[in-house]
Amino acid sequence: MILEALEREGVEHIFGYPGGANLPIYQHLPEHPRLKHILVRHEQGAAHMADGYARASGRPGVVFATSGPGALNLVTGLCTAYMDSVPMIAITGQVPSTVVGRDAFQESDVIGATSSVTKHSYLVTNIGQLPRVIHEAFHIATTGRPGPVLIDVCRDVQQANADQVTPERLDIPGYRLNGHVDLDGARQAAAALTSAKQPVILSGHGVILSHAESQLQALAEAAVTPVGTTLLGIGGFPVQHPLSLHMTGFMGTGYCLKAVQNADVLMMVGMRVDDRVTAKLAEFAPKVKTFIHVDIDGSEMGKNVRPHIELVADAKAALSAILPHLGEVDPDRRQWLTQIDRWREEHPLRYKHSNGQLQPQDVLIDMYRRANNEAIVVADVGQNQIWAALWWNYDRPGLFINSGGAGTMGFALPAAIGAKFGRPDVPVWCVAGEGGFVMTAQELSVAVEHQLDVKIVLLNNFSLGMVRQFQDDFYGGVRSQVDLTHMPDFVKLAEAYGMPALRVDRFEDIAPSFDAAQRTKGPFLIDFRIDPEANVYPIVPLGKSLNEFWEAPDA
Ligand SMILES: Cc1ncc(C[n+]2csc(CCOP(=O)(O)OP(=O)(O)O)c2C)c(N)n1
Repeated sequence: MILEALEREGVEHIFGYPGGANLPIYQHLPEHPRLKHILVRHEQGAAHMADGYARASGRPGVVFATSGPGALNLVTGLCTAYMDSVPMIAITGQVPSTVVGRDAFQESDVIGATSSVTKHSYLVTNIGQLPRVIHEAFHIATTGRPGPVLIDVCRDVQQANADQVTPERLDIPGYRLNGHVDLDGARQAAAALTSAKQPVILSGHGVILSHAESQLQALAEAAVTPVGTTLLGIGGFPVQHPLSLHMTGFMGTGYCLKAVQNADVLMMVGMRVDDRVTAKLAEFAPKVKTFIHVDIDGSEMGKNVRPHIELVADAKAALSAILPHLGEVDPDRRQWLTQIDRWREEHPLRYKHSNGQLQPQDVLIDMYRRANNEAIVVADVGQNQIWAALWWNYDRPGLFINSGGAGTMGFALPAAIGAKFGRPDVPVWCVAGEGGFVMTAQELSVAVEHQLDVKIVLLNNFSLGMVRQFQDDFYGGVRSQVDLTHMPDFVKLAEAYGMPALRVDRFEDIAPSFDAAQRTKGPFLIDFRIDPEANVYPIVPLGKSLNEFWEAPDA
């Protein structure tokens, strides 16, 4: 029933790992050749693969794991997907219903352990529940604000016999989708944007999830309003558009932060407005008279910033509803754009490249030139993530994948593998620091086994770079437990897994190494030994307001 239900839902790939409590499912898996099962090397890898698959393909990712340690190994991956609103179905085996609560072998309270990192979860103790539960789970995971749903299935249920019943009409009390937009709110938002002197739009992951990028661009142009994106919103608005402010937040561009801090109307679309976006909340956007918040999840309204105009709706529907009500914008708007241009000139993105060391930005600029807004780039967490976010002019959504909300080190390699399964037609690049990379490096086997064309760009700075930078800048310069000089030889490590690899420590070798990677079919790793002192700029010191960002020292 489980496997047939997955087929009915259109599932093609399952990322999983067998064990005592889900063996009945695995016994029948070979009878379903349409379901391609990817055997991971650690369940965390399965969760991140399903996550990368979902983000790249737009279809929910599916994970299998056994009870106890197997299911608990999914927790970080579920949390990563939950924080970033990624649709995922995790089907875990549970001990037989007759021994639940009796400390059976490999029993753990998986529902309890995962309830705060799933959108919903089910414990299935009776086979009669199965078809309905699976059908509901896909509905809940993929609608409204998407997220992971866990189905914990007792082993005796997996072994029971029952007639397959086609799921009845969905009837989920308490789960109602909001398909409409409050027209009054839309009119008020349009009026506020029209009459504003210094408006700004911030756009988040919700814009990408609802495919609202053309509506956003149309609205920004009609309202003559500049747009910044969150880290997860990158690609929702073209970076080279004259109204683009690039990325906002505590590592955003200086000109975006200046615009936010001087705005009189701020419209925030499809985003949570979390602390990474606001920095010091009490001093966030202090001149704003009208906050407008558009989000599909009503519980986001006022969670961090209380909006004057709330639109609880899908971003595309809300932006489409606002657009026709925009009037002639205030003539002073030109002055606002001129001021922003001045900030653009005063606070450009820049980096130091005169010390003879390999700079991460030089590596990424070459990689991105090759990716050319066609390839998917999956970044890990740390300095590598922010460099990868800032140093490319993304012109469309869906090409930059990273763990924004949870900031999960070890995400990139398995997520890149999942992304490649989801979009086999598109080149996939994986950017990671060496610290995060070794957290899930065992999944190199999966890339090699399936000869996946994933190119791994290791930005190796011999330390937990982002933490080292924080310690240098905000914790009295005490470098404590960040040294990673004792690490494997990454070229040998890749080769041990059967993957070709190169090491690069000079600028001149960047292009030839990428040429070699691109000439090679299948996976390839390049260990770029970068400047260990390279830092991320701009950055807002911890506890400070967005105004107080630090910039790169002179080049
Ligand atoms: C699982 C996990 N543990 C700890 C952290 C805290 N953390 C954030 S960035 C970072 C350093 C990352 O180092 P590395 O992977 O080498 O990347 P770099 O910053 O050097 O690019 C750490 C430890 C985290 N985000 N995730």
